[in-house]
Order: sequence, then structure tokens, then C-alpha cells
Amino acid sequence: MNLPGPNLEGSPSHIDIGDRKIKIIARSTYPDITIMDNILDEEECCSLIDMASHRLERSRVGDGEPGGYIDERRTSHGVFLPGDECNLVDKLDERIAKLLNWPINQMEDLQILRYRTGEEYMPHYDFFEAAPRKVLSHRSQRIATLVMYLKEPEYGGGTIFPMIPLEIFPRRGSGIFFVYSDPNTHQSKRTLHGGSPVIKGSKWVATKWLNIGKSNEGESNV
Ligand code: PD2
Ligand code: ZN
Repeated sequence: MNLPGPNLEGSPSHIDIGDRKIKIIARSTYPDITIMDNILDEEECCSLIDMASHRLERSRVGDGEPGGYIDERRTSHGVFLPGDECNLVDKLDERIAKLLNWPINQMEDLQILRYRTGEEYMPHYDFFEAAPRKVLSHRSQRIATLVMYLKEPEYGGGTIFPMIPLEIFPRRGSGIFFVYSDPNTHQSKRTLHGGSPVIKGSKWVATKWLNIGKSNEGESNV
């Protein structure tokens, strides 16, 4: 099966996607994780934060259920920014599609998240664990995640993979991409990950989820 991801054949120092060169910083193969820099520039990060900041709502969880629910495991606030609403989001969708070799119609809307001091996202999987028929009747399964850091906190807020174990420190413009595939399934338990509590300052990220099939119109975003 074809999987999304940057083409890392020959261990390139960067991926040239036309309007910018995205730097490759590190890679793990099990699970498949790529750490990158220069995905976004400072102005783009600030514009996304500005666009989102007056529309934030408490983040929800819910294993793909419509609407989901508020839960103390995820205490951030966030908003989804549909591509057709603004040029910057459209431009980023195209950049991500080129970088990850994946069609835009198999991606969910960009989600912007803000974590204030003390806020976190406890370790979880991004794929839907519930019985496939229950979830997948109204939305498509996720196979990979791109988390892009828009603003780093002074302390804390790392993205952690407790099964590896690994912690990625947020840096404005950088990001991490991981695929949930393993030799047998598209639900590798080694992709358990979380956003550790922000200790001082605030952290902003933009998350993009990639789907195995066409992302359904109007599906509930959780
Ligand atoms: O903000 C993060 O570091 C983070 C960590 C884990 C975000 C997500 N998961 C997510 O949005 O799924
Ligand atoms: Zn996640």
C-alpha cells in the first residue's frame, strides 16, 4: 500500500518543494517518524495564530465520534481552519501535499491548537480505535499525523513518544511527521504520543491528519 511521507531516499539534507527548502533533521523507522525544520516561516506562524486566536474552543476527544466530548486528558483550545476560507491555509495544504506526497482530498482540515501553562494532551493514538464499522461509517480512518510548531513555550510542552521513548522540543516553524503503519496493521501501538504539559509560557501548534480514503465532507472534526 502507498503511504504518505517525504522522499528520504539517499538521506537528503532538505526537500525542495519549490517555494522553500524543508530541512530534514532526524528520522526513525519504527515507527516511521521524521523531524523537520523550516516547514513554515515566522510570518506564516504568526498569521495562523492571529487567525485562530479569536475563535478558539476547548479541544475535545472522542475516537471519531461525532462532536466528541471534553476530557481532562486534553486541556488545550483549538479551531479547525478549512482550506477554502483563506489563501494561506490553501497554500499550506499544497505545500503539505507536495512534501508528504499525499492528495489534499485525503487530508483533514488544518487544526490550530493553543496550550497555556499547565495544559497538555496525554498520550493517545491519532487513529480511531473503535470498531471500524462504527467509526468509519461517517469518517475515514487516519494513517499519519503532521504536527507543526507555531510557537514554543519557555519550558515544557514537548511532543512525547513514551514507547520509543522520545521527546521533541517545539521550535517555531519546525515539525514532526509520523505514520501509524507497522508490518501488520495501520495502527502501530508504537505511535502512542502526547503533548506534555506546558510548564511556562504558551505553545501553539498546527496539526494535519492524513486519511486512508477520501476525507468526508462535513465530517465532525475531533
Ligand atoms: O501538541 C502536541 O504536541 C500534540 C501531541 C500529540 C498534538 C497532538 N498529539 C494532536 O493534535 O494529535
Ligand atoms: Zn495526537
